[in-house]
Order: sequence, then C-alpha cells, then structure tokens
Amino acid sequence: MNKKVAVIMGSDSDLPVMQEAVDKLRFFDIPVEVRVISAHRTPRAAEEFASHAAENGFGVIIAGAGKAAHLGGVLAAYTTLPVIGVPIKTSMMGGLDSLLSMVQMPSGIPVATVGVNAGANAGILAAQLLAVGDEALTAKLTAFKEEMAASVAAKDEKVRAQFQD
Ligand code: RP5
Repeated sequence: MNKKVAVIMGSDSDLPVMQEAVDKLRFFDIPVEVRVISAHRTPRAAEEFASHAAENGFGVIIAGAGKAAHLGGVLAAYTTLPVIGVPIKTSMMGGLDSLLSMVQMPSGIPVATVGVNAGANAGILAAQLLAVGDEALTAKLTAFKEEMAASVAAKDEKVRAQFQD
C-alpha cells in the first residue's frame, strides 16, 4: 500500500497555505490526511500522532505553524519519519519569527523547512521523498518538471519576441 502524507497545522487559520500542500499531493495521487494539532494547545495530541504515524501508514509529515512555530520540531521529536516544516507568514515579522522557530532545530532533530507560506513546495518535497524507489511516482514528478520547463520556455519565447528589434 502507498504511504500516506500527514498535513498537520497548528491552527485552522493556517489552512489556506496548507491547502496548497494538499493540492499538490492530490495532483500526484498521494493519499493525504489533514489535521489541526497544536504543539502548545494540544501537545498530547501531537505526541500521540507522531509516535504512531509510521505504524499508521504515513511516510512523511508536513507541519505548518506560525509565530513560535514549534509544531514541526515537536512532531519530529516523536518520530523517525521525515518532517517538512512550513513557516506561516505572521503580521508581526512577516513570518521570519515562524521561519527561525522552525528551521533552527538542535542537532539531532532536523525539520526540513521550506520557505514562508511555501505550502506547495512542501507538497512537492513530500512527493519527492516518497518517490525514492517508486518508479510510477518518479515518472509523475518527471512529467511535472517537464511541464514546468515547457511553460518557462513559452514565456521566454514571448518575452524575447517583445524585445526583438
Ligand atoms: C500558531 O499560531 C498557528 O500555527 C497559527 O499560525 C498561529 C495563530 O493561531 P490562531 O490564533 O489563528 O489559532 O500556533
């Protein structure tokens, strides 16, 4: 059975960003479970989820949180699964607070942190992790990259034409 990806967020206010991760995972036909679990408000749920995530069929955990964004780190503490952190933009520091809280993990407990509000990249990275040793998923990712390259080439063509003497 294909491994699932958990998309966890600290609050439902993070959903618009985390939806982008879900959309990418669904695009690659990867099964997803979406949860609201807070490192601070529901710490026992965070421990419970992460401790059993591997035996419950998950291959990767994506954690989105803002401000003092400890969710990714707390989940990573309780599992050997790779954890991808999505720092959520905040009104106070534009998300720099979330980014640093997430990325500056102590040695031994890494959280693979993507950019501020980069939900889509988290979804793609999770797919790439699951694709190791999975030819069908690798083929989908290759097609995705080829499509992206074709769209950039089309833009290049258009811009070059615009500036031709
Ligand atoms: C964090 O605090 C959440 O991840 C969210 O980004 C931020 C604000 O949460 P709410 O006050 O909107 O629930 O824990």
